[in-house]
Amino acid sequence: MLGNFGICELLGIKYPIIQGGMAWLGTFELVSAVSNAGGLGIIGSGDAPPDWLRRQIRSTKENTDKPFGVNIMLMSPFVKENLQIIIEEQVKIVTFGGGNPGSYIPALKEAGIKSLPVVSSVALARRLERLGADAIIAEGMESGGHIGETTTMALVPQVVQSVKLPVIAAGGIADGHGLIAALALGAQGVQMGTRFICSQECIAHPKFKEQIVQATDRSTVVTGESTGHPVRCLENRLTREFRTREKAGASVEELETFGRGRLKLGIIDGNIEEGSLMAGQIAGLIKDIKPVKEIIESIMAEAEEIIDSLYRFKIGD
Ligand code: TUI
Repeated sequence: MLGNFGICELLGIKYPIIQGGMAWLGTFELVSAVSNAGGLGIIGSGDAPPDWLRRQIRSTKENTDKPFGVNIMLMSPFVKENLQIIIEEQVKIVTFGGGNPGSYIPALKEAGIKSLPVVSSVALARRLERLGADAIIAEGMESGGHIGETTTMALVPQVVQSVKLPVIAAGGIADGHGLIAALALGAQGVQMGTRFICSQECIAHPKFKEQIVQATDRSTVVTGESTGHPVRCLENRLTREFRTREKAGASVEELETFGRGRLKLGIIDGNIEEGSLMAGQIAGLIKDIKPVKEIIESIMAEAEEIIDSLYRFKIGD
């Protein structure tokens, strides 16, 4: 049996698998399924208002007695109000994405809440360690959604070398091979988003799930590099049009207006050509839609087999 993951003790979970805090998709259905299966479910608050977040937290509590967290997306207009809800509802774990959460960490610490920032650089990981973060999620540019510039393979060991905190690897991970690779790079666990979209419990539109199942290694593209907010999505009519406008020198305002509302349109409403289908490069590895419990248990079983098989590389045993 695999065991002794430090991160599991820190977070009160059985397996070192965290669900990415995906806007629109990190709802109580997925979150409670991940937590009930021994991982850490994360409510994706995105730019949702406080009353939505409070309802999601309460519904999650009704569906699991295991630990879960909330992701705060730092570009949201409701960051402060949503952090207040988290404190009031006594959520124990917060992950942060899309910015520098340094100024919010002390108040959460005061309230006994653990802060896990998602970073795409060593510099930000170091700064957030000094400001009191409890673990670092190092996210490579293989990820879906808003990304940095460094790959998981290069970022994770450099973050591990630079901080004393436990590190969780994210970006490009969807199976037992990815988990073992992350551990070999010095991480103590993984965060996965795209794999969990293709679960039965995730409320994503069936057409979006099917697009991931049909994806290959080259199905995603990055748009928004000219706006300073690079975003990885499955390629479709929207990404092609966005790129054409970027190449033609469209202003940041024009591109932001053009992109508004597209995420829900794609992933919830199922408009797979006009909507934004945020997904990671590992989409091409995902071939089925199955229950969260099966996803997590098959990853752990595969990881265990891989560890055993790696012994064949040792000489003299
Ligand atoms: O946050 C994410 N992924 C996201 S957020 C998101 S919502 C969105 N919707 C439409 C357009 C754009 C975004 C979709 N996907 N991942 C965590 C993450 N954070 N990755 C990278 C970062 C990051 C980037 C820049 C963290 C900090 C940062 O700069 C901090 C600084 O130094 O100011």
